[in-house]
Amino acid sequence: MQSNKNITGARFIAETLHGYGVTHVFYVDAILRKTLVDLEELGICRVITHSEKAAAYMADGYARVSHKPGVCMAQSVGAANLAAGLQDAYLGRSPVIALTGKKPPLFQYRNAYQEIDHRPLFAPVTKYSADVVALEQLPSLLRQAFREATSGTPRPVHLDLLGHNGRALEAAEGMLPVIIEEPYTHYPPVRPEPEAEAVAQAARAIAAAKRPVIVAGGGVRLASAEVEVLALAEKRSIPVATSVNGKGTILADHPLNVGVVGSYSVRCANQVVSEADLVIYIGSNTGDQVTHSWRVPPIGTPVVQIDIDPAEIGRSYPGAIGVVGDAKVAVAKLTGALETGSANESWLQRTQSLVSAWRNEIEPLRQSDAVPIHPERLCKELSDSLPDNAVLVADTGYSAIWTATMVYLSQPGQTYLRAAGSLGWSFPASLGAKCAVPDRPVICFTGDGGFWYHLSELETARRYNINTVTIINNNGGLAQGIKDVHGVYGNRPGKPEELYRFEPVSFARIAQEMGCSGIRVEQPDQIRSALREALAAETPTVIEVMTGLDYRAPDPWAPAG
Ligand SMILES: Cc1ncc(C[n+]2csc(CCOP(=O)(O)OP(=O)(O)O)c2C)c(N)n1
Repeated sequence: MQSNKNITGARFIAETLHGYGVTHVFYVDAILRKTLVDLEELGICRVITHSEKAAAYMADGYARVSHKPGVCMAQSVGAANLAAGLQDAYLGRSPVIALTGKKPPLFQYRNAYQEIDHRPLFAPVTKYSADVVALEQLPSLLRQAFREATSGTPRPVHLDLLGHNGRALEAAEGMLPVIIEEPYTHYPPVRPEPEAEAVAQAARAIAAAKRPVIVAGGGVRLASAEVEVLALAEKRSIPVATSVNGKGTILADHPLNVGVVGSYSVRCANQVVSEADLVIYIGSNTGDQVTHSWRVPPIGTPVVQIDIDPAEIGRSYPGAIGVVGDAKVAVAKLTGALETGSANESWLQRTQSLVSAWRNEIEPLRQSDAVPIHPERLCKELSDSLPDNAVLVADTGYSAIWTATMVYLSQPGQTYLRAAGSLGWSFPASLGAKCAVPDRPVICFTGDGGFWYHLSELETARRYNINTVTIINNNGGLAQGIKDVHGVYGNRPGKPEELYRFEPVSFARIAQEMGCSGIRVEQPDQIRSALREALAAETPTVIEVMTGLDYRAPDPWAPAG
């Protein structure tokens, strides 16, 4: 699609974003105000947030659920905050396009008000960062931003626009071609095929393995390859573990599902991956979290890696067999290259007995009537109430562990998104996700520590009628670190609780004060009705569930030694 006419930079940016299918921009004033006027005319929602980090997280949540780039913006002094917010998108491989303003060259190197060098801020959190200093650069660089964000491993990109609020570019006029390159309006834009010999080599390794296991990562969701992964697993009866990010690739009660593996994990998944004689990573990095610091599986275990990025092959497990390509295409080819059959009946029995042992052990906690409420019970109630097409957005730390290990996803239409590590990410990210899929129920699961970060965005949710449900696991403090805090104190006198305890606060009342609904739940048997009420509400709703600060999430299992 192309049109070539004399227009302002503002109109050009607005028409390009519109043409690429962008429906929302997330930002803090004062950036691209002229463009925002044109965006309104084109029907694009302009979401003003209360901090740049929240804007970045919203764009990230939007991008992760919609398979389209999310756009966030900040003026010059806000750029550092915006960059901080891109860290999770970078780690979570999410295509966010960040637009910032930068003062013109004459202002540089002479104490420009409100400005530091933006380049070092964006370098580690983007795969592409460019200065746009002339109107004529806008067409090619804006298109390149979409191309870079969506292709290969999707990740954030950044354009630094002339003028601290971008006005210099948006006010100028020129013959600017509005060209929309359809493939880069979404990800993946293309699906590269793996080399036939690589597929054949991986197929031989899988056919020869006696105890294979698949580890499905977030790349499976990025490539929408869930059906293909399941087909591969079922053809050879291969058990499937997932990374936290890959949760949802296989349904909870599928006989091949062994659960989430790594540091935030269920014991049975770590046991299965440790006992495997071949681990097939699909769209998963092999970093410390998914491998529990390379102990699960131990280094030396034969590995197949299916990845879009050749630089990932063998990064942590030397000698890995690499199948480089789009996960959907590569897995389908691999499945086609394999005969139907079971690797080993006794292996399947072994993995299923490990799964049952784990599930039987935790079920009493998932059913517990104890007060304060056990997070395990909260997760069971959430599992049972989760709508078939829900998007569940989890914060980091215990919120990731509780949901990864204790929430059972039973429907293929359910999506699970998790913070790549930034505490506080989930609430703004869930708002961004809801903007992208307004017809789906979006539920955020966060601790109170995580929620405090972006509490102010309740007002944003109310203002734009972004009707999400936010479950706050309210234990009045930062639970994940408690064991370690007491460990470092040892027998020394002092006030360890100062390092993790908060004043009691009612988030339900705060939500109500901000025009949202707020429900406080103190009894386990109230959770279900609270969720029902929240899911039916026509306002953003907070459910604070009063849990206990003494409750510990499962520790990861590791093989002896
Ligand atoms: C930006 C950032 N700062 C600090 C941390 C370290 N951290 C991870 S979980 C956590 C505690 C979270 O507390 P809360 O959200 O209340 O959940 P709880 O552990 O109580 O369930 C902290 C401090 C982090 N992951 N990200």
